[in-house]
Amino acid sequence: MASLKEKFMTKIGPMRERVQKLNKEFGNVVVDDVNIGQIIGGMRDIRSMFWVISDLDPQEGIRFRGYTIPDLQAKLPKAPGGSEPMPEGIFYFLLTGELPTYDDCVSVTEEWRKRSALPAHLIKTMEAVPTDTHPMTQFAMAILALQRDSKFTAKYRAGMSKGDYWDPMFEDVMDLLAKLPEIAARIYRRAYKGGHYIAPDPKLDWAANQAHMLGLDKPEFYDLMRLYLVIHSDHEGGNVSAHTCHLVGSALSDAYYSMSAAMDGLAGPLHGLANQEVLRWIMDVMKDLGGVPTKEQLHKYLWDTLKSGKVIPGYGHAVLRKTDPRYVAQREFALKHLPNYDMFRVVSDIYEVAPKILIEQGKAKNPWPNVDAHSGVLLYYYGITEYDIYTVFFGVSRAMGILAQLIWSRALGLAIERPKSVLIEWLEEQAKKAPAPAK
Ligand code: CMX
Repeated sequence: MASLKEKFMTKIGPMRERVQKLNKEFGNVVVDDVNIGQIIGGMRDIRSMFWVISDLDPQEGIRFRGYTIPDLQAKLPKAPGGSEPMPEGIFYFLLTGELPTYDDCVSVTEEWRKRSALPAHLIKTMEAVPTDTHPMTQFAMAILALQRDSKFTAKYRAGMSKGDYWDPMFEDVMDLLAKLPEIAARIYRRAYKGGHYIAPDPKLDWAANQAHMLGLDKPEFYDLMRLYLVIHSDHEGGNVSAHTCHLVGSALSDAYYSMSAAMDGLAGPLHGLANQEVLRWIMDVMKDLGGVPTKEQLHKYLWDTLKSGKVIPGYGHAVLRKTDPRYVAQREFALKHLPNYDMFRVVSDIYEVAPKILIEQGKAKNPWPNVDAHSGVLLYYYGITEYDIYTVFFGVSRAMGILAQLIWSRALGLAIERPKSVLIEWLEEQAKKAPAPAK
């Protein structure tokens, strides 16, 4: 059986050829127009990034190398006794484009286990941070602290040809992914469990080990972790965390710099932090309204949230225009394992009430829930009630997608990113030249 690295190597040549041919022969083909609204409005929908591993359709949601989430739930290998796909499988699949066998997944688990030990300098750094520092700050700092050991940076400094960049990048990515679950668990146990750490169990797969090190050894929770870590792994390239990783990496910054920066973006409340905001907001709802609210009470509460100038967390999306399939996958998990849980009932009731209100308000282009509307309630049910940690798990998962792409970006020799910014005078000049808008 070929190792993941050997398998990946066989994919590089053909892909390089496709990209080079396109660039050389069709580099001048125009594929998109850009208007002033897009330039001012966050570059929305401009097709200007090349991403190998996933694609987001506004109506259908994410496809990982052509496969939907239900496809992957059916096709990716499961751990013994588990019913959700192993994250090792999605990483293998994103990187190579080939569905792995169970043995392929086990070899990734084993590879990550071998690389998982946290160096003493990292532990020292992590122990020096005040425990009330937000977990995402601690997460980004821990990743950055590992940069000292980057193989890519060491090789670059020693002198390396461009065609070989992908190799030490692959090594850094594997080293980093191997360590993320223990880093996340240490942040959690230090902040909320008195610093009583739980050692990894070498017999467990990557996601089950994440659950184990958090202190939650329950097969059902192992499965939730597997599902969670698979579905958050990638959402094409333009979202803040993915784009940040790609942008920083394009300067040939190594995987640690790129990933740490990406986590700073994921920590924003309009992006990954929305998962903790959802939980915080639901708890406020239940506290203010004395338990599970009626739909009428929810209706008023949602309007009050909007009228106070806040967003409804977990709703809306820059690209999606329907219910996020990642929300649906989590809802199905909840229906199977915790159908009568009060907080899940609230989440379900919000799903019935919020879209109508957002449509009535008429601002949000997408009134439907995104991934973050559901993830917190599942973690809370199994005992992770300290919601400030939630975005860290999102980060552990997101690492697989954006770092798989980072390896590809170096394998394909993608250029440093440098879009052209423009001044208001230039925009006004363009506006003057345009035909008068129809009345
Ligand atoms: N509640 C209230 N207003 C919302 C809204 C929501 N959930 N979603 C969008 N809007 C508002 C926007 O704030 C914007 O208002 P202004 O015109 O006053 O600026 C207007 O509707 C138009 O926004 P849009 O084009 O529909 O959405 P954007 O692409 O600008 O933003 C997003 C997308 C996700 C930031 C936005 O929907 C939002 O703030 N949602 C709540 C936060 C959230 O759940 N984020 C997580 C997204 C998933 C992820 O990345 O993890």
